[in-house]
Amino acid sequence: MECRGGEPVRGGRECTTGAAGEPAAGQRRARLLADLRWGLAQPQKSLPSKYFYDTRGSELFERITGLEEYYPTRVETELLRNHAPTWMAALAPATLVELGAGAATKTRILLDALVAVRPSVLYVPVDVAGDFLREVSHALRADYPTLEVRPLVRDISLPFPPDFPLERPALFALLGSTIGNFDPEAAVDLVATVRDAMAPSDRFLLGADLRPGPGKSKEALERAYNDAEGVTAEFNRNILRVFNREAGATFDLEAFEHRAFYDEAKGRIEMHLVARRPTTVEAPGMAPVRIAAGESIRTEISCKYDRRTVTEIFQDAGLSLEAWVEDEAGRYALALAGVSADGDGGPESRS
Ligand code: AVJ
Repeated sequence: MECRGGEPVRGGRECTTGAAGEPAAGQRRARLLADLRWGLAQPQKSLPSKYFYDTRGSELFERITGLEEYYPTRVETELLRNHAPTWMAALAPATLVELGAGAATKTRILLDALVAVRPSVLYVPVDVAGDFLREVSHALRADYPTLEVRPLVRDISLPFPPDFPLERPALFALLGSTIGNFDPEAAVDLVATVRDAMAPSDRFLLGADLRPGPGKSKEALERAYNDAEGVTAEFNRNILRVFNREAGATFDLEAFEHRAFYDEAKGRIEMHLVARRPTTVEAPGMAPVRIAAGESIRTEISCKYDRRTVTEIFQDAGLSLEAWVEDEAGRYALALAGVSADGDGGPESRS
């Protein structure tokens, strides 16, 4: 069972793929419908957050990363600028695999540091947003002529390796606090999947948004998900557009409002779409689903971590923490890990 957004998501894995490794269109539609039916049948209705990222959703997310309130991107960029050159010089990776590649601003910091020590490298961006990924790959090829770019259009939680060899050492990067979309248990599965593809000389680089603390209030954290301009609200509602367009659903976007809050007990931000009034959604092959006024659909979890929880996740996934850096305010951290020497938590010890 695939775990995403903290909830098991119904359905098996995609097997038939198109030219760029994408599931065939009909298959994606079937998957969307299955996820919709399953999510709307749960006591707490939910939709998998990976469906935010069509072209429009990816663009909205890019706008979020530029917002004053949304500090994670800025802080991560700063940390990468400060530490990537040292790490790249020490590791000199021949391959950079980036999971959840996005618009690749942070990628450029990594690539700049990388090509400075090793001009000819393989870059493998992995992301579900196919069109976006192709655009980004095209731009990177133009800007880094010595770089070989092989984009992989797929869910980052699917197993590695890709169907081509990776030159070692490889650096696997999961940045942008993408790990937040996975609850700790699912995060272990994700990291372990990557670990299974890692050679002893490889490293894993993780960017994680941190829990509130002395230099970071719960309010500042919540503001990052409730921006004044309403870009996050638009991003949130975009998931309904995706289901309407790609699965033939009939969500009334006007009937839902954005809500995001920090759940202290769970250590995570939750994003919901709350029905302003009773509304009904229909979709092919699904009995109409009535949503009461005030009822919500959870669209995303964004788990917040700390050094202890990250160390545990690495351990359980068969990795060991080698470096940890965070900003002065303790808002965001980068963690670097290698494969555990004793193999503890490796593929054999997981059930
Ligand atoms: C892409 C999962 C890191 O959780 O902060 C931003 C997505 N959602 N604003 C996050 C997001 C709302 C983002 N991640």
